Amino acid sequence: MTIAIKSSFVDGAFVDLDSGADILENRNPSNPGEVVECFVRADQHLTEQAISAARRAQPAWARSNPQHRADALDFIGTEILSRREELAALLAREEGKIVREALGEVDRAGRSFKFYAQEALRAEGEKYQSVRQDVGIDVFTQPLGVIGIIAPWNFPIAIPAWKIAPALCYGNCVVFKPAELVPSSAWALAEIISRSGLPGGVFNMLIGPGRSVGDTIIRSPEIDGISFTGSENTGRQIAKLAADGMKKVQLEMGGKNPLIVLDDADLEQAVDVALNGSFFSTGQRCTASSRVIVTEGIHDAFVTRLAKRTRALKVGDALQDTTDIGPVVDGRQLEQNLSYVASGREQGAKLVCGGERIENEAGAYFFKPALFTEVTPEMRIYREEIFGPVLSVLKVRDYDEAFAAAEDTAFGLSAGIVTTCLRHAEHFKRNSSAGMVMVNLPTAGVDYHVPFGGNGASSLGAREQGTHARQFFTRVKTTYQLA
Ligand code: UN1
Repeated sequence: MTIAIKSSFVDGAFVDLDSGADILENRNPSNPGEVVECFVRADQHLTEQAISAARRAQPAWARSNPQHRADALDFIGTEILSRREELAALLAREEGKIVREALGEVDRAGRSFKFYAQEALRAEGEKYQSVRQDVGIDVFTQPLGVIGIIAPWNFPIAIPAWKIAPALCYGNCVVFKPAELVPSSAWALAEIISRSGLPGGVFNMLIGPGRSVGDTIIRSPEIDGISFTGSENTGRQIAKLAADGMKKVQLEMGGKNPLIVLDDADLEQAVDVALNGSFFSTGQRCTASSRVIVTEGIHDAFVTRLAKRTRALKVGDALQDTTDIGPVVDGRQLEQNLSYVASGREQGAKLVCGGERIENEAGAYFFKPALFTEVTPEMRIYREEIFGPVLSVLKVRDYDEAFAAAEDTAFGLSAGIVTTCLRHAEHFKRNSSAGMVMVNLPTAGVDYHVPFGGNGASSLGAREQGTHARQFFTRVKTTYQLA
């Protein structure tokens, strides 16, 4: 079977394939021998062309009719939703997310576009009376300009969607770089966008490595803002370079999200919430709960029940209906999970179940979800983001101790509590330092129409999603006029 080679989208067209170019093979983590699709890698030169095209298109797009933007965004959302099965299967093949979850992700992507289709028509502004006689003041927003969007591999279509849709909605041009592990969903999205009626140059997509494509975007003086989701290290580098270049940034980085389980919790609910938040999507969510902080009265019953349910999870091919947990995304991430499991054992935690690779002929990156107890707060498995299905349980005396433990982290993305006590739930919602707090719900799994983001080392810049996204994607203009 010959495999089609696909390419980047620049200045309104997919780039011609020249022979001898650097080829990226997109492989299926459930079956690494299977090449999903091949792509020609973009380089620095092509990235510069895409940025220039976006720059040229920007002034007219900033002034474009909001109905034009609304129609384009609605077209994109409608097509994503109408092709949900096909796009979810593609996503599952390239990333390893199970089809059920992939369908949810595709729906979220489609609905984000539809949300911003409506939002494009909600031009807003404020009027003030001046402190000077006969002077009127208008305050309104204008597009930020050309936005560099750098997306991670763990949500191959939803994260690009929730960055690209508001960028276009508010009149910005886009230079989008998907993660090299998941180019197929990005390409499918770009192909839909290419038929949505946007002028050439408004949207560009570059499939290629961070060190050339990403670096060129980050350093370019023609880029006005960068919206990035990925690792804390890369986020810090972007923040430094953006400061030099006076660029606006929106960074979504790591998490080490706590889930508190109190004695008064409904046991089955607590186990459901922990299982979902920690292990679903193979634990590869920055919102995953990787620390469960459990008060001593419920601790043993909770651990026993959670271990039983964890052992029963079926790890396997992402495309099979019976699978609960798909593969780890690649060999490097699998090694990282295994090394954290080794570290947990060396530092004295008790591995109750899982934590090992499931050997198989295809070489799939199947990894059994790991549950650690007898964890102490200094352990690396408790402090560092693992980005895999590895859960640490910390035993504490009461709510006050649980709250202090939850707060003991440099991160602050999401946090959860399972309790039937209104007072503790309310206290936690108000006082947690996390950007998102969940009561009797998993720390992961968010809506598409409300702010998303965290504090501390997790996030920098204005929130993503919903109407709050406007704060990043626009700049404020204040005008004064003498009557
Ligand atoms: C979710 O939990 O539904 O990279 C979304 C991530 C986040 C998205 C999580 N930015 O995992």
